[in-house]
Amino acid sequence: KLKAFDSNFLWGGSTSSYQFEGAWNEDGKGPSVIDTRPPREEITDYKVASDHYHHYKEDIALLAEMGFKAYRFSVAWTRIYPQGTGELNPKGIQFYNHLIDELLKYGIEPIVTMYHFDLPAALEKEGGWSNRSTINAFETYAKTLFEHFGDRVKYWLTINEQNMMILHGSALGTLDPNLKNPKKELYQQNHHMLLAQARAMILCKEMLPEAKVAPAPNISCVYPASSRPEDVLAADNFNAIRNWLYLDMAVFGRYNTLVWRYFEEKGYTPEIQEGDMSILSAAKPDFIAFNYYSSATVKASTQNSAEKGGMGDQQISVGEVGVFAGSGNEYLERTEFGWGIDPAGLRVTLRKIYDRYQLPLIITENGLGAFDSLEEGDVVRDDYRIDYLRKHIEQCQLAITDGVELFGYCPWSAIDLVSTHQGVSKRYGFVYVDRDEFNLRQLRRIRKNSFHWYKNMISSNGSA
Ligand code: BGP
Repeated sequence: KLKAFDSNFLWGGSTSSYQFEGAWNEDGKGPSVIDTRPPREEITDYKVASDHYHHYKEDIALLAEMGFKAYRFSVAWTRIYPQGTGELNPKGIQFYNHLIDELLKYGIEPIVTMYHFDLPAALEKEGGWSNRSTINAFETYAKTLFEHFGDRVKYWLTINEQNMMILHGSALGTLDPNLKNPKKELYQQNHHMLLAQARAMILCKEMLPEAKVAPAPNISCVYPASSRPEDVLAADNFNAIRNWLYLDMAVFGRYNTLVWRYFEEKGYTPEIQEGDMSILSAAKPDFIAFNYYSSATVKASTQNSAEKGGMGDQQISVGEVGVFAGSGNEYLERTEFGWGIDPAGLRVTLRKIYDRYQLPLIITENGLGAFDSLEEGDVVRDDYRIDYLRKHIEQCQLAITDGVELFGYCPWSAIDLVSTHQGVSKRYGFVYVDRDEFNLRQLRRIRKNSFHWYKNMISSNGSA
């Protein structure tokens, strides 16, 4: 017999500031690395995005109409501190005050990500995460967020998908193109981000004893391509490098053993200063937030560099000679963008994370990117999205029945926004944003079929 979703289950949806807000240089906002890098081919820039900055009331009313219990969004660091540190921008504080108040007006719980890929450009100029002073800048920024919004925000997420920034930074546009020895430097940056996260978590506990704070990596389950022992070992390696490194540090305050060995073998060992490990082990999250889109399948690496490039992870080629190689998975259907669809993999992931860390879980992203078409009469028949989400919600319920403490589901994205890998044509929302060039000023919001479906799903608490 299936266990029901808790009556307080946080049904919601997710967005991130730079992909959604637009108003990239308005009201004192400083540039982030997303604004200063030349847009990658075929991807529009994020200057206007969905112009949520000017549409937030209308947008939140739409979320309320769907019955959202929670809304996960990110604060643009450069709206608060245009230069990353130093002078505070009161207009930035004001915008998020309004946004939070608007959510609370409808009884929607804000879930706030502090940093979602948009590092202040001014900090990158000084070395970004390679420079330890960015840790201080992040701590000051976190303190400011707690001070100004902590009276109303209970759920805090530190860094979105730190693991994807480290592993796939060039696809995301977060990778600093000036790194000389990228892998080695990235793991040094990673160490600093882990410290920044730890300091923010410690501060959160001190300043807001009632609040709850969590990391927000992208976790997917890793399958071996076969039962060949070498493939299983490769899957273990990738699992550690992709997933456990980040959560083991956040929860246990230590480097994962397999990852440490990998660092040593490859020469990626980060420099750890005195006192770092005690900060890392002092910080404790209250729950774990994670994003899940698909599973990853890997096989043993045969020391042949040509094999690198097998699709293994969200349509991104993965592999490292001698460690693991990406592999396809013939059992999975694929989205129009080639991402494997694996609802059961979400149940596997939920069970694994819960079993390993014994903390309450929330899914902060999950969803289907597709080319939606706007038909006459303002209709968007996104039944494929409904199908994807329904299957994943079913697996959540199975995981809850297995004993997993899952307290919320916030799919990506609440409303259409600009995709990180594929620009505006790849849509995820329950609400269509009309970016027809004649409508660019208007950016009309149109309810998709999935909007009505999700509304029912929420009002029936997951049994629609
Ligand atoms: C995650 C990010 C999001 C989002 C999503 C979908 O990695 O946290 O910012 O964009 O993936 O990816 P994409 O837009 O590339 O399809």
